[in-house]
Amino acid sequence: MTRAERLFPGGVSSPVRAFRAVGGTPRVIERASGARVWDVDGNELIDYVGSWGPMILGHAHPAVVSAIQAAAERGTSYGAPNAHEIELAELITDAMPSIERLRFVSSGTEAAMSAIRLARAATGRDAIIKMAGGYHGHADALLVEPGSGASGMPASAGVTAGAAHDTLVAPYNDLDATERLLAEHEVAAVIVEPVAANMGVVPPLPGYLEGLREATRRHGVLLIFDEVITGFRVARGGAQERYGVTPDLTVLGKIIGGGLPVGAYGGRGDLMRLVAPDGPVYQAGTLSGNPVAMAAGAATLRELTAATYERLEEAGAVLETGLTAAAAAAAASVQVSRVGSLLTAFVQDFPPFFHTMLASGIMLPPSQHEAWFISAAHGDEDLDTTIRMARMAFGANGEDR
Ligand code: KE4
Repeated sequence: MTRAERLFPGGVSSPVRAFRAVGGTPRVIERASGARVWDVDGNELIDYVGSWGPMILGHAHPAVVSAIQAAAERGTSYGAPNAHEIELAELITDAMPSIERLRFVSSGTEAAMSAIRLARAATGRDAIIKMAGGYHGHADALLVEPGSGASGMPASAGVTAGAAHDTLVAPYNDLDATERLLAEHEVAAVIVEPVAANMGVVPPLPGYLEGLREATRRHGVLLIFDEVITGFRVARGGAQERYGVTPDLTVLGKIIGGGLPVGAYGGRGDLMRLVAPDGPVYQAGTLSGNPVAMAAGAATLRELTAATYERLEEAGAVLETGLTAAAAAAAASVQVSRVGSLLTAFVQDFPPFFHTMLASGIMLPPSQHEAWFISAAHGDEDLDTTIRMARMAFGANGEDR
């Protein structure tokens, strides 16, 4: 890590990887396969970071690797329309009918930023509402009371008052607070993680998403679901399928790229017609629709069958039940929150728990504000080992109090 620290801020390419929330030195990962990663010292770890969501099939899935190889042999980037982007877009629109048309970009940040620009153009209004602790990437207007690695910040340094001026914030799961902001302001859009997963996993209260849909419609405000994490994760059709609430625009990333850099935004055809070159909303990208990334995403989505989702749901339930029982056995106060294969164990003292698990061969996301990502490659034995190690770690956590 010393070479990395000389080269990069915090020695990392993204802040949350730096272990600042848990202390210690991040492991440098050398390779990954299935549910496991290996660090440069040869330690094998059962992985629940999963590249923060994309690796829903597990690492280096053969179908994904061969799709990347085949695509790369035909050239790594054309800067032109290509068959792979069409195929991936058809897989996405087939799974999420609310997305009539879409545009690919290279990250969730770009996708969320572009969706906000489109909503402002479509409504002629400036204000947006986001939820405190919601994370939608690092575009200025969205780095206000963000979650994930920026949790706890009112905004990031460098985000000017002007850039943050039109961003209103409401508590997640508080419909009245959003209703009040909608009544008091001319709002272009509400952007929400339908399942909050950047403050730890926090499911929507019954009726919350439906309430947001009704209130935004009543005020002529667009509803944007940020499904960068939940898209193809909590159901093939994302949270909008799982909860039966249809947004006007959807933001995607992570899984749709199969581990390569991809984001997308899309939704109602009348809105997407405003995007250049058809309309006045400019948005562009050198590597948007990159054929290798598109091929990785399409190969991933093709493997996500009904049986895969049944397995993901079952694995999530086994882990939730096991962790809850382990905490009870250790008389540790732990709250496990789960939606499908997204899970967070809220632990009284997270850093020691994290390090005890890491020393036991379990790589958890290095922050209490993040979700554990279970993949289809996590077998029963992996889950049992995780539960057994957590039982020890909870016990140790208890003794430390
Ligand atoms: P990216 O720009 O990192 O591809 O996507 C931003 C984003 C947008 N929306 C949601 C709901 C997200 O969770 C994210 C990114 N997630 C974080 C982890 N919670 C990525 C990890 C990191 O920042 O290194």
